[in-house]
Amino acid sequence: MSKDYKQMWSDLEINLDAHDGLLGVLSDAYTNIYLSQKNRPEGMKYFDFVISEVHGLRIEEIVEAKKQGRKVIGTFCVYVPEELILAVDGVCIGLCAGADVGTDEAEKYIPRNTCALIKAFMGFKLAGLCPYVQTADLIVGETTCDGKKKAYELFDEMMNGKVYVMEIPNKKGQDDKALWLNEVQRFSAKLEEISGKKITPEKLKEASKVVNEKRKALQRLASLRSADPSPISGLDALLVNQVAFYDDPLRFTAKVNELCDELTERVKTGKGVSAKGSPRILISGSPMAIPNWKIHAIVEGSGATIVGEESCVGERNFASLMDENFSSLNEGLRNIADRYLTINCACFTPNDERLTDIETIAKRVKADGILHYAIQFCTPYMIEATKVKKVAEKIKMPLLRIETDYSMEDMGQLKTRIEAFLEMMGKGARV
Ligand code: BJ8
Repeated sequence: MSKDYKQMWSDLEINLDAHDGLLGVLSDAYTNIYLSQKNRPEGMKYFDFVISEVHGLRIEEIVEAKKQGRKVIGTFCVYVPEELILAVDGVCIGLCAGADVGTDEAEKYIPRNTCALIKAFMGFKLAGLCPYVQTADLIVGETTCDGKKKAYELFDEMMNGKVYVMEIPNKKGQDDKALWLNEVQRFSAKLEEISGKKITPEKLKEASKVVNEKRKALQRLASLRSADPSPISGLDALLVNQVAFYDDPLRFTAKVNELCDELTERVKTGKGVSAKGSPRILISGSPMAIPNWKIHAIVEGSGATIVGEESCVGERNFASLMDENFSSLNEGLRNIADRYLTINCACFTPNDERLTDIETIAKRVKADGILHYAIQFCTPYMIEATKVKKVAEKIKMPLLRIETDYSMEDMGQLKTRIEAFLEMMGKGARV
């Protein structure tokens, strides 16, 4: 880190000793997994820097924004409309935690057989290790899976009443759309209340443009990965998608576009991170919140390249844009509601659009195989994997189903299964 942030962390009531340990582990993991990669694009230096300052400079910026009266809104799901948060000049932070942290503490409140993502967001809070949570003025939960919606009740107590829950319908019929539009309106009123600022059509347009530009940059990155060889590793692309949730959106978009300019040149000259014809894998399933790099590290360490993520830390976050053509606030809110309902999360029933998405993405990125990833005990994705298998059979693509948590205990077993899967595909190895 560029300087000593101890005072800032202490003001945020971070457990300093445990936090030092966490940063040490994170830094070692990053060095081993990321910095050891060969042939990385120069443009990844910015993202390396962001990670090195993940609890430093960015938190300092957020603390500064708070001093200027801006509100910090933490979210756990890509269904929470970022446009509305920006329209009240708020700072939007994706809080989903991807590390095995505070698990013992969390298990005092929730059953052991709860998904790792829920355990982690509670664990980070209970262990006093997340400065993002500590800066939040409001934490927005949602009624997606059962585990999350019940955990938010407990989390609200830990956060002294700062948790606000949006109701996300489980279906996408006309009544559900009306319910969701009402929720979007209710959320915009809540944001106006806590920020003391009015959402005007102009403000909403400005915010929509910012978020759409971010999505377009991520779409550009995704499409460049269709090249053979891919100009960027799956690990690096995953990192960019993870950083999308907490970096300043304007700066982030500019940096992703810079990276994409470099990748475009690489594609023109046929420069990639692997040999042409190396196995190409599409990941599909539960989100991989930072610093969950486990599957990507194993797959790419075994000679394949990950060329796409049908995931909320991936395609589901940026695939559709919001229609910026509206002339009244009501129309703008309707466009937001419509745009967000295009996200095909397994919490919906039925969710056949996700199956179509998987088929489309697999073809677009020229995948040789699909790895379906479900966080252990994530029932919606674990069960929906059966339908994904049928899609894979239909398009004659090999599929490997993996269910795992954040621990490193099953690394050896996963490596063996993934290597066997790649071998079965009978493709060459990475340079
Ligand atoms: S839109 S995927 S970000 S809910 S992994 S907590 S589903 S048991 S995260 Fe998600 Fe929104 Fe859906 Fe996307 Fe539950 Fe599964 Fe855990 Fe999950």
